[in-house]
Amino acid sequence: WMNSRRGEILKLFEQHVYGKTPTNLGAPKFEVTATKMDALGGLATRKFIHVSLPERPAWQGMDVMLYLPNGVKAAPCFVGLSFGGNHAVSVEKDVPLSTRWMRESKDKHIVNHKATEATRGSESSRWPLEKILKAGFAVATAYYGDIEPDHADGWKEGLRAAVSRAGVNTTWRGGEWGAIGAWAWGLSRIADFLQTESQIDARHLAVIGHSRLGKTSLWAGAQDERFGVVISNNSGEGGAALMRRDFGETTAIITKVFPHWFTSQYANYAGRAAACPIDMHMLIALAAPRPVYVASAVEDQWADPRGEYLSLWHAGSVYRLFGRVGMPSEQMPGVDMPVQTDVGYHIRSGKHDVTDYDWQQYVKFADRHLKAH
Ligand code: GTR
Repeated sequence: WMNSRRGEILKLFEQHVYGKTPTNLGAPKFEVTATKMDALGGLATRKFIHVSLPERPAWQGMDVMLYLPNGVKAAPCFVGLSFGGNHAVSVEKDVPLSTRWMRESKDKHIVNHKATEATRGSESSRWPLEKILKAGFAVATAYYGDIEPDHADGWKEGLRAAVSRAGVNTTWRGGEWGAIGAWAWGLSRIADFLQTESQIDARHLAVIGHSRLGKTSLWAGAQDERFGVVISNNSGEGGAALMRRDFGETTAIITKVFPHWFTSQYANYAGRAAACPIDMHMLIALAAPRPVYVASAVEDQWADPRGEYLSLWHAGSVYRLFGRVGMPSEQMPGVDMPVQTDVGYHIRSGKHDVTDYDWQQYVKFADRHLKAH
């Protein structure tokens, strides 16, 4: 598996779904721009790190926010991107407001695609920082829009254009990476920085993401073996959900509405998923034997909970090659009844979101798989 098949499948995902991640972008540069030892009332040390590519100066770079639990010598770390920026993840007033392009929101707190003060903490319910830090974990996060703004033309302003030879027309050429590929690349650069941070146990990183960023964490975890635990929260189509089940969002719908997320080839499977040589259980299997956690929500039928579960179930045959245990049954566990073996799954009551309940399971899973050894 490790010597031949895994590499073949990785290539198939590059070719058919996400595109190939360039490896010639040069070494990233990391500058710690601020450190606060008594963040969150003394619970944590908070750092900001600006990540840039000196050989590719057209990319404006990414600002990582890192919370380290005070009193923990070498902390395992959750790594994930946000939808709203660092100032939306944290409620702390001195976190700089992102000045980058933001998606408009119903609450009208994004004006002309720019964040306003009213968006501070708007994503904090999805990032229960204090609970995670109190459990002894660090958190490293960055805004996905720093890597590439999430709209059809975002590639023109983001990393993909900045690193392309022509600077234009990079997106739709066969084999080239989509936005998910670019975001996943960003997660790996955060992992690069964490290798240099003495308060982090860099052998113990968990990559996490919700929804489109859950697709991203699966792809990052598939490519980058430094992520010792891989977590997909409600990732749905193009993530954990099997393509061959036409339920909820389909390949046809996602490639029409979000063509920029994928490599161009993926759209050729609209309405003909069976023609694609791979399906999403193989994406999960790329992480094996590293533990993967897939989570669904009852009211998130758009993401096809059963399709998400079946991917994890079918990946079990690869875990078995390593003497590991996948899901115990093809039947899904009951609502709010998490199952944790060498992989994890739950279907939570409620809607498409990341909640404290989800994090409770992830912390337990990471405790077991990252802290024990
Ligand atoms: C939906 C999309 C899903 C999921 C979600 C999200 O509109 O259809 O695939 O990614 O967005 O990211 O919130």
